[in-house]
Amino acid sequence: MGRKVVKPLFDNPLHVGQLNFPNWEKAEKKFRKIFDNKYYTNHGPMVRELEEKLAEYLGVKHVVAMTNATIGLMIAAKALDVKGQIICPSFTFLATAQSLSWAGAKPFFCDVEIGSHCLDTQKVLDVVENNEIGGILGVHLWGNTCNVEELEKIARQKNIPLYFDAAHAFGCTRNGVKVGSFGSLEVFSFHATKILNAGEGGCVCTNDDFLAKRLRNIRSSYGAGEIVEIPFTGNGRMSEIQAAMALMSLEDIDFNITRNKNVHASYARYLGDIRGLKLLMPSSLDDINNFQYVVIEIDKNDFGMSRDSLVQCLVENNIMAKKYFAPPVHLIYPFYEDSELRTQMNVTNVLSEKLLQLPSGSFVDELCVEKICTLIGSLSSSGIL
Ligand code: T4K
Repeated sequence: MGRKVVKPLFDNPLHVGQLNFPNWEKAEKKFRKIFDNKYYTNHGPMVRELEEKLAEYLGVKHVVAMTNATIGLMIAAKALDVKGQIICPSFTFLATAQSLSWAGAKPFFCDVEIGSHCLDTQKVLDVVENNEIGGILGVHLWGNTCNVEELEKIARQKNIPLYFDAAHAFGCTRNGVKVGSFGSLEVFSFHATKILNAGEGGCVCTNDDFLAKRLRNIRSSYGAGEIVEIPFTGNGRMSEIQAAMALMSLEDIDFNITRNKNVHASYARYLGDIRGLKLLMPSSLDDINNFQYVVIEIDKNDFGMSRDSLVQCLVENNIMAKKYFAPPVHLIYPFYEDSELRTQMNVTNVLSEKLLQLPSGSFVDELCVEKICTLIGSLSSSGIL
């Protein structure tokens, strides 16, 4: 049963995603520089400046800018030459697993932990002990980090590559160390919905000199830097326009993380007492989280409404809540056909039925949060299941 909304709560849609825009005067100057440089793409001056600045910010030796994180993950898998069955979570964006298929490998889906929503290392250990495994691809979800130390131990023991999809974790830390230098390499997304925004964009980071050369050769069809042997080339080049956006966004990063943190705190305050609803908090309070996503968990019985009905009511009010990640990747074609290539997915299945994301980013202020939460509170005991 749906409810009829006469006038939505918000006149314009409020989205999940950062959608940060730089200051216009600054942008005009930056883009004029592209005209002055007369250079559009292929490892141009702005991409080189971005790579240097990112390396310094992240504390990693090599940053290879990419056209987006999906391409970055595909090129990363080829640069690492991963083969066979690769452990990855199913509770992630489809691109994580499909990058493996593109590279000719197969995802072996492993369940995630209840607290962080990242790979469950006990289950990873069980999988590597009982299966032929060629590597591990972890995902730092919602700015929480994987249990890097345990995963590194497992990867070392089995002599297999370990790398990370860090699309959600730009600016985040683990035990005080910035995400970017864990495992063999890490891949960031600079999509418009992310905290660092190039419109579309991403990068691969590594401390390994040879791997960096392979990444550059695949990314640019050999066109950038020393030539090394690679299985085939691709085009993951970042344009100067993307780099200009990313450079401006990097200047705003501290401001945007602080704004997100305050918005998250407002959500915590206004959602506080609603029964059957839990706001996901960072799994480590000692580390930096970018609060890129506002994630809540709905218990249908206690809240009095299912997650899906709540999303519908919110969307009718121009609150464009999302259901990341439903269905989980192991239940999407063609992966559901390979039922032996997965662990029990108890946590993943529950999360994909209970979680939703609320609007965040540059268009959401305290007043929006108050209105959204008041609406959610009024729906909580409405009896619509
Ligand atoms: N790994 C993980 C764990 C990921 O989450 C992602 C992507 C990747 C890898 C791959 O990264 P990229 O290849 O994208 O760099 C979004 C994003 O497109 C995607 O980047 C993100 N994760 C995923 C979780 O969500 P959609 O299709 O749900 O949302 P999208 O892009 O349509 O944006 C949401 C809404 O925001 C739109 O309906 C309208 C609004 N919007 C969006 C843009 C881009 C605007 O108003 N203006 C805009 O410019 O995928």
